[in-house]
Amino acid sequence: MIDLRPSHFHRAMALAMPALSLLCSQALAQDTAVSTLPAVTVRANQAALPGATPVNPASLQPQRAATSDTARLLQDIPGVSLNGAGGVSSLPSIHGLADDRLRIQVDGMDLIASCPNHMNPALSYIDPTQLGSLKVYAGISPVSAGGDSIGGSILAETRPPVFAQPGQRTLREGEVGAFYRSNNSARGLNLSATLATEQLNVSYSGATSQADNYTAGDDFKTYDFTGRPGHTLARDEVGSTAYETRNHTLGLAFKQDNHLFEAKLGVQDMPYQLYPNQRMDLLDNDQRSINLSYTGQLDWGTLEARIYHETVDHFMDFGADKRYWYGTASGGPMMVNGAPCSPISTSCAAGMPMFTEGKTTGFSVKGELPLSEQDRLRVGADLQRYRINDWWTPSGGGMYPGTFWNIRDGERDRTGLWSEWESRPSAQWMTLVGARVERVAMNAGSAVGYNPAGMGFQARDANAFNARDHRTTDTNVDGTVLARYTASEQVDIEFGFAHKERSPNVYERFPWSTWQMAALMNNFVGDGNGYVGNLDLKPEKANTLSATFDWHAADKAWGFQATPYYTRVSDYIDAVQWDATTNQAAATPVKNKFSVLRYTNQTARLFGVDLAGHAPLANNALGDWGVKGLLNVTHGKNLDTGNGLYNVMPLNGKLALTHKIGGWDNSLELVAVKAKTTVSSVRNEIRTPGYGLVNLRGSYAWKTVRLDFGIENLFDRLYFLPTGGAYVGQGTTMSNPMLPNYPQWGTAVPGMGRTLYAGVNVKF
Ligand SMILES: [Cu+2]
Repeated sequence: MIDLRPSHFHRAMALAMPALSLLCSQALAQDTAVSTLPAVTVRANQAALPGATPVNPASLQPQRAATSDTARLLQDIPGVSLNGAGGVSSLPSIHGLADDRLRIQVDGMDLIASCPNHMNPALSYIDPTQLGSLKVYAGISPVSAGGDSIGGSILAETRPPVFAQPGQRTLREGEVGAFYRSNNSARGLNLSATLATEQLNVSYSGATSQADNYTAGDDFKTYDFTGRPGHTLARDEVGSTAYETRNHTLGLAFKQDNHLFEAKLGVQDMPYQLYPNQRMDLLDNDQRSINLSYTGQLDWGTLEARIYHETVDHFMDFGADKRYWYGTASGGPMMVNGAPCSPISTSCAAGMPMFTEGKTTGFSVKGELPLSEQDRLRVGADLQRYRINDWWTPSGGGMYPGTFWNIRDGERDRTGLWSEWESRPSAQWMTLVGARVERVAMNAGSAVGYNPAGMGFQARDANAFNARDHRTTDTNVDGTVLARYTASEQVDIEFGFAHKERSPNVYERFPWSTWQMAALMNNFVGDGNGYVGNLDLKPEKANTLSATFDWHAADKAWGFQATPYYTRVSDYIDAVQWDATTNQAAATPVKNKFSVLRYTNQTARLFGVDLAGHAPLANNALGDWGVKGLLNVTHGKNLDTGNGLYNVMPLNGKLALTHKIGGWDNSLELVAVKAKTTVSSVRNEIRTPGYGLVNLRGSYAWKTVRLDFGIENLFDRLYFLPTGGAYVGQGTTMSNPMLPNYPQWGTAVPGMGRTLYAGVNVKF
C-alpha cells in the first residue's frame, strides 16, 4: 500500500525513479492523442469516470468569440444553469445547487472565492481561450471528484503539455486570437505559445478582455441617470456591467520515461469588474498561484500528486455607476443636505473601501491500482489550508473612525481521505463504490466594528460574537454508489445514490454584524438583501438519487438522454429575516423590499429532469443538417417553510438547427425560458417573465485560421435573468436601500440586447 505522508512520498519517488526508467515508454501515451500534431501527450488517467459529461472541445472553440465568462461555456450541458454576477464571474448551478455547494477545480486546485460577494469564483481565473478541457459531473459525482460539496463537480483544465516525438525536432507552436462584440464593445486578445522537446515543454498562455456596460433589448428603467462625469446611463443601459481582466499562465513540464512533472504559475490582474446585482464593485483583484504536480505510471499503477498555493488580494468600492447620483425617479436632482447632488460632488455617496485577502494552500495525492482485469482501486488524500482577512477601512458616512473587521484571521482547513472501487464484472456492467471522510476545521479572530465604543448594534454584536468560541470542527462523510448497465448497443442506463456533506463557508459562519449596512455587504447571491452569519450552523447533508437513460444509435448519430434526479438536503443553509432591534428572527417578515437575513439550517428538497437529444435531419448537396435540443426542469422547495429555494432556474429549453459543409459549421438556436413564479419569498426574490431568444452562430475553419461570428438575441428582446438577482447597478446603492420605493426595487437584472460578435484565431 502507499504511504500518503509527504515525506514518505518523496522518498518513495526518489527510489522509484531509476528503477522505472526501464519501463516501456508506450505506457506513456496510452490515452490521449493530440489530433493532428506529431506530438505525444501525457495525461493523468483520463478514462472517463461514470457520471462525467465532458464539454465537447469542438464546441468550446466557437464560444470563445461569444463570451469571456468561462462558466458560460457550460450553458449547453444538461442540468447546468448560470447565476448572474459580474461579466466574467457567473456562478454555475447544477440541478439547483450552486457556488460552494459544487466542487469546482481549475487544474486540480480547489480555489475559494475570497470576497463577501463571491466576486472571484474559481472559473473567473481561467479565460475561455486558456481552457484545454471542461468536465461536469451533473448527476452523481464520484468521491474522487467531490468533497466538501453536496452537488455536482466541475473540472476545468488548461491544455495538457505536448512533447516532441523521439527524433523529432523541437516543437514550436502557438495561437493568437482576437474578438469583438458589438453590444458592449467587448474586445480581447489571446496568445499562447509552446516550445517543446522530447522531455521539456515551456508554455505561456495569456488573455485580456474588457467591456463597457451592456444595453438591454429595450428600456427597462423609467429614468435616465448620470453616473460618472460625462456619462449618462440611458434607460436601456444596464449599469455596472463593465469589466476588464487579464489572465496569464506560465507552464513548465518535464517528462522522463513514465513520469511527468508540471509547474504552473498563474497571475490574474483584474482592474475592475462591476456588479449589476451587488452594492459594491470589484475595483481590483490580484491573484497569484503556483501549482506543482506529478503524474507517474508506476509498476503498481498510476500516481498523481499536487501541491498548490494561491494568494488573492481583492478590493471593492463603488464603481463609476454607483458613485454619483443626481437623478431621481421623477427626473429631478436628488437633494442631499439641501443641495443637489452633482457628478463632481462626493457628498452623495461616500466611498466605502473593502479589502479581502485570501491564502490557500493545498496538497492532494491519489493512486490508482489495477486489482485485476476488472477491478481498479483508487485512494487519495486532500489537504487544504485557507486563511482569510476581510476588513473595511474608515470612510465617513457613519463608517469611521476605526476599521471594521468583517472576518479577522479566518481559517478553514480541510483534511480528506477517500477511496473508490471501480469494477467491470461483465461487458454489460460497470460499478463504482466510494467513500470519503473529511474534517473541516474553522476559526476566526475577534470582531471589531468601525467604532468599538458605540454605534448601535455594532458594539452589541461584536461583544456577543467575541464572547464565544469561534472554533468548529465538522467531520463529514460522503458515500457514492454508481452503476452503468449497457443493455444493448443502443441503450445504456446509469444510476446511483450519493450522500454528501458540506460545511458552511466562512461567509455563512463568521459575519457577525446585524447592522443593515454591514449585512448588505455580505451577500453572495446578488438578491439585494443583507446577510448575517451564524456560528451554530451545521454542515449540509444531501441524499441524491439520479439516473440517466441513454438511447442512441450504435454510431451515436442520434441520441436521446433523460436524467431524472431527486435530492433531499437536511440542514440546508437557508435564511430567515432578522430583526436587528430584538436580535431575533423577524416576527413579521417584510414583503416586497430588501431585508436583512440570517443564515439558518432548514430542510430542502430538489427534484427535476434534464432531457437532451440530437438527430440528423438531412445530408444533401447543401451540407449536413441536424437538430439538437435540451430541456431542464428543476423544482426546489424549503420543506420547513414551504418556500421556493432561491436562484432556481424555471423550466427552460433550447432547440438548435445545425449545419455543416466544408469548413463551415453553423447553427440557428432558439432559447425559451418560462416565467419564474416559484421564488424564495423570505428573500423577496424577484419574479421574472418568460422569454424566447434567437441566436445565430457561424464559423469557418481553414487549416490554421478560424473565424467565429454570430448574433445573439437576434430580435433585440428585452428579457430578465431569472437567476441574475436584483438590479442595484446604479445610484447610491447604500442610501435607503430597504425602502419599497427604492427606484430599482423589483427589477431583475436584464439580459443583453442584440450583440454581433466575431473572433479570429490563427495557429502558428
Ligand atoms: Cu468583492
